Amino acid sequence: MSDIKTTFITVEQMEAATDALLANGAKVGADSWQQRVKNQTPHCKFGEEGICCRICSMGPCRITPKAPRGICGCDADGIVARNYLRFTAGGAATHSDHGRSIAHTLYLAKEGGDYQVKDPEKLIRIAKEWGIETEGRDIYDLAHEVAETGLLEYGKPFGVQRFLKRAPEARQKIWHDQGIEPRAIDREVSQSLHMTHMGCSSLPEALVRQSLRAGLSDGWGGSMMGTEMSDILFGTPKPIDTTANIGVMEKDMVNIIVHGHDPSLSEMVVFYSQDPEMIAKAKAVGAKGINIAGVCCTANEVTMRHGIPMAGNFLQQENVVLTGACEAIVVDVQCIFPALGPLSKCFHTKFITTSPIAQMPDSEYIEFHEESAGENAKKIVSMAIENFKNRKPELVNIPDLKTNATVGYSTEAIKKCLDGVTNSHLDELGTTKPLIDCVKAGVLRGAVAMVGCNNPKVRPDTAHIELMKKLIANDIIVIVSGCSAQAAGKAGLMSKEAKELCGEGLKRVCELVDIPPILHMGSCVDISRMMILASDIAKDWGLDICQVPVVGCAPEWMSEKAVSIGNYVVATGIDTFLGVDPYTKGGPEVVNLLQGSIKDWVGANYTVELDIDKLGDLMIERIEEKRAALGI
Ligand code: MSK
Repeated sequence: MSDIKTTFITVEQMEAATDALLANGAKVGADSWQQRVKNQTPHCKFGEEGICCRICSMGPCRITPKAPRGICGCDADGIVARNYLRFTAGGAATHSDHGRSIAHTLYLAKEGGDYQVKDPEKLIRIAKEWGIETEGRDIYDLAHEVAETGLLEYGKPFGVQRFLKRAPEARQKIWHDQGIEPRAIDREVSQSLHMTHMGCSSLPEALVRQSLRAGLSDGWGGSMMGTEMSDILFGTPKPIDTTANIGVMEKDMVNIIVHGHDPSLSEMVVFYSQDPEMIAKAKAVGAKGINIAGVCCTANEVTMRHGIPMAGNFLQQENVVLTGACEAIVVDVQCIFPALGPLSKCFHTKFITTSPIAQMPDSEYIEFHEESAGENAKKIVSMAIENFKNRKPELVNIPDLKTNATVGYSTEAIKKCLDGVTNSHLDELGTTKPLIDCVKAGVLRGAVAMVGCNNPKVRPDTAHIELMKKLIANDIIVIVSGCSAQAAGKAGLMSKEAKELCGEGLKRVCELVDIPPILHMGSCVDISRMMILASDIAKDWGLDICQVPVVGCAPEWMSEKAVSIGNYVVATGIDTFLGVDPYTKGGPEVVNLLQGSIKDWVGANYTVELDIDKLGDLMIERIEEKRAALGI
């Protein structure tokens, strides 16, 4: 690996690197998202405001002052709210199906198999939590029962999600009293589609309420399942050092990029890329070895468990191919640009799709099955090695940008770090009490959970990076996941040196606990970790979550999953700040609900502010309001 270029990397440096890569692409006629944004601008005003309805075939109907109702008579608010619920359902289905697939993998785990139980303590803890007998059980027998019980959460005919009991009692009561406790995960998604079918709900309040419920079925159901079962299978993350940014690609090695979300595939690809037989094969074709790096949430999954470098986030997925040094980009599900097919054809890169859920033109499809995972992964790694000889040296251009990062702060790891300092060991799982003491004393003002994607509507990564800098300078600790985490990593903000950018209080905490001020909590399903952390803080403090000085923020979000996340974060009692509008502007009543009166239901709501600096001020203001309400 080349030396670390600098401690911190600016957005301008990253943009200059991207320009150089686009110039590389221009030599071979490559298309780019930057160009496609130009082709697609200006966007459709009806779509942007959420007032286009194509749920039945009488339309499409678009709301204007002259035509204030669709053909069925639905008004703007009804249309906006239905679209909003459908957006949420798409996200909840996607995250939760990921969780389901991990549960299936756990069901197939066996002694000596491709998938094994790496965190038996967590398995036993969840089994006990769910009332499953653990005494004297074979660990795989137990794993299968836990997996099956988890899978039944998707379609059980009665009752609510099991994980809800992890929340403070006051929060559980709010969910119950508001009628938003999520039942079976599939039922919430299905009911959302039913409610939005032509001739069903058009009452904004009912549709927004179901949006919260469907979101909760994701955050406290499917996503939490994905996180917990991934930890059981692949290990609960612990702090580990890694590197980030496009300079993690290696000129003299076979570069394999893993991209997507499901660690069942990437874990296997990582494993076989470290296999001596494969490394020998790579050397035989003239490479120095095999370099694996990640993009999007797969990067988060493999970095937090193995320290695999993070090449980039959502809007950098094309950049890895544009380096001309990518032998294979291997994808599973979600956030994958179909553009990677034609782009890869301009270079020597193999674009390998693996999931029946994400099939794309111009890709090589190697269907991945848990039962034959090792074999599939070996085939993929071998294909990448074989492809090294097809590289065109004149097209190889790897920008010299690379930072250090410390990643892998699961809830368990955060508590352990804190306990290590105070030596309190009050609880075998650790406690959040030292953190609470810092907040009460004002050493830390509060916390922000920063999550979500990139979106070309925002100068890529700028909102994430500028907000993080502003928050840590104001003694607000930041926990991050998804592409927000990679923005931090690429800029150097997840390095321990970033304490130099903090206010005095946070700097002292970072020094004492030996942590970076921006804590990496994982991928987008791992926002469930943040929900557990917030719950544990509230319980240790004797409060409900909505009273704790913590807010959520998705300044560059773009996907349906992000809307589902926003709904479960707000419904959990955490005010959420967005830097991109969720297509609701055309429905004033919906805006009033989401940005106003849902606070009366769940103690939190949304703020949408496109001016990023103002968004930061508003978050700090909200944290200070919460402190004042607590008298601290
Ligand atoms: S990958 S959902 S762009 S965070 Fe999870 Fe990144 Fe957003 Fe996809």
